[in-house]
Amino acid sequence: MKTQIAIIGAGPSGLLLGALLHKLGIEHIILERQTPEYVLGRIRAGVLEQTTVDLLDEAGVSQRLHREGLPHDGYDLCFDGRRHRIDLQALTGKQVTVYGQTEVTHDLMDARSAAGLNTIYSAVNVKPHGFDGNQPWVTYEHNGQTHTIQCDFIVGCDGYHGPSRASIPQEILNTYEKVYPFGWLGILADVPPVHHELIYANHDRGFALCSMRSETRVRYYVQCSLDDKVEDWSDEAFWAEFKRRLPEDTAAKVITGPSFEKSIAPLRSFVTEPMRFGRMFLCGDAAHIVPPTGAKGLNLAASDVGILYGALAEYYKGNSHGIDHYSQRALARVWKAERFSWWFTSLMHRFPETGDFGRKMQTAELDYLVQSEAAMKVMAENYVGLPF
Ligand code: RFL
Ligand code: PHB
Repeated sequence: MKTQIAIIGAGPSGLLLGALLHKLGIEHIILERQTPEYVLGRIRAGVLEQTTVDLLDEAGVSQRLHREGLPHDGYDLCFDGRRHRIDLQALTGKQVTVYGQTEVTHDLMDARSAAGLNTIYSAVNVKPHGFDGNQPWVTYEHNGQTHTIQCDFIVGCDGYHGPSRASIPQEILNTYEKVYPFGWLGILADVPPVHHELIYANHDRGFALCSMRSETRVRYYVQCSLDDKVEDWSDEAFWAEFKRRLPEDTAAKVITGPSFEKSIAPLRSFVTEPMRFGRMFLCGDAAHIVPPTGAKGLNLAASDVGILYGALAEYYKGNSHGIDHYSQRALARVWKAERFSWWFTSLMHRFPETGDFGRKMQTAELDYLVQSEAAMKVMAENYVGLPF
């Protein structure tokens, strides 16, 4: 088989890149290890920056998003039993859209099927080769047979554990990592949200987040220990802990109900440099991970794709400036989002090792933040997403 771009991974970055390349008339194939049902079953991000929505518009897959997505003009920060609104609209003139990663993926998959585009699901042993030369290729097994795809470029959209980054010789990779000493326990439940905007809560017992997927479905989180097992958290235990971490009047308004999804995610900051190796590019979680505080993971994946697809469009018109600068441009944005996610995580979570002094520093910073227009503006600018 032959194509222009071989994409490894059908998560949001691979599917979005495919949709945008299709608009440009650039041929591509996507190889995915899992089934479509498995990909859709992963519950992840929930907040889209305007630049992500713009890319979904450009890809022609945003009709449902505009119908069902919830535009949010702000969010609340809670600490010391108090709640303060960060008014994104007033501070930046921008908003964010609450629309789940599952829905984005669903819309991209539907558009792909409708356009008859080639996605090979349940592909086994996918491997990129020859990307240090001029004619790279990808091998994979499907239904017991080995196949080869020859291509101009390979794009690794295969997440943190995928084969793309793993096939790059270790000596040319620079990686930077921070692992946090806690996780997030998240639930989905079909009950109305406690508030029409998100609430990020800093509490002595640990962080809590009130998010949502719609006006009738909540996504709530509590900071938990890395030793916790999801089976040991009953719904009752979750609701009790969640409410304890909110101010009393907010907790009193929480409507509880049975959860239908419950999972624990570890928190990590991670960056690989560079994001291009010869004729292979890395996009999204294959190159970087952020802790979820601030909802940057999916949005960073989208901005990588936005930069790369523009560069590939230029390349096929005879100009390789864009692909030569892809890594540098993408990393400039990645590091700023890494910084914001690390800062917001550090500000909101309980770090047992920093003790009472650490708690006092967090409260002082939050107190300063909500009284300073300049500080709130810095936070809001980063939350709505930096330009690229
Ligand atoms: P993905 O979504 O991980 O997709 C990678 C795809 O590659 C496939 N793959 C392979 N395909 C072929 N051969 C192989 N050998 C392969 N190995 C892997 C995988 O099956 C998969 O389909 O990466 P992508 O597309 O870069 O998208 C990134 C986002 O998914 C990610 O940044 C966010 O979901 C991160 N994230 C969150 N981001 C937010 O903005 N807000 C959140 O609330 C949020 N919650 C989360 C998250 C990530 C989580 N992970 C990674 C465990 C919660 C969790 C639990
Ligand atoms: C979510 O809805 O899953 C979500 C929202 C905001 C975050 C992280 C996760 O900062």
